[in-house]
Amino acid sequence: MQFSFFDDDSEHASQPQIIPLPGADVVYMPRWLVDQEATAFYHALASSLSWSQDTIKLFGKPVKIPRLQAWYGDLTTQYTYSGLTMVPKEWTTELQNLRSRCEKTAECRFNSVLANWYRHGQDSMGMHADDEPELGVQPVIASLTLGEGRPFIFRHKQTKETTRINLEHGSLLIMRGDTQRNYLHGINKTTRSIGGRINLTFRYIYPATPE
Ligand SMILES: O=C(O)CCC(=O)C(=O)O
Ligand SMILES: [Mn+2]
Repeated sequence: MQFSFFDDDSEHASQPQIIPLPGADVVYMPRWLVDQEATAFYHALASSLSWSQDTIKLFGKPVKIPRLQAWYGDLTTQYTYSGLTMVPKEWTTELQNLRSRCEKTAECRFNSVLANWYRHGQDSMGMHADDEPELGVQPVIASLTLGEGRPFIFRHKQTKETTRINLEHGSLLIMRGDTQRNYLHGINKTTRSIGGRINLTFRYIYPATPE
């Protein structure tokens, strides 16, 4: 699989690292955005996106998720996540900009993005796979980190083998192929006193097929 290593409008190159996970296809690109630009996007997205702390049902009980979220995309896309159907908001200028740059790097189209804001170390995301039918059989997910780096945990569904990758400020992680089929991933809480992290996961949602 080919990746474009150079951003059209900048001189810097991000050195892609292939993460050696059996049965997965994961590429990590540190400094995909230079620090200054990543910081500018962090502040712009923190103040411009329509953040909310959603409630999901866990064993039938409503529970507030431990992070803020916002969902943007083409208006034809809808996404059901832990029993919560999310209707996308219209793309903002910053999200459009990042979407087209992610499309160039990953060499595929994205029609939606889930934004997650981990405000501090107690915000987290439980282990899960992005394997909902509307994402297709081998989804490509481009995941951008802005702000505080956090360890990203991969756990093989059968062997339970666990791999940690520290996702740094300005980095892009691309998951594709059988990654979602074979692995769970998530972000643990930490008691360390740390700053906020905004994560954008660009996806392609296939339109719902009539029953
Ligand atoms: O914050 C992250 O890096 C993970 C986000 C994620 O897995 C998701 O949005 O599905
Ligand atoms: Mn995920």
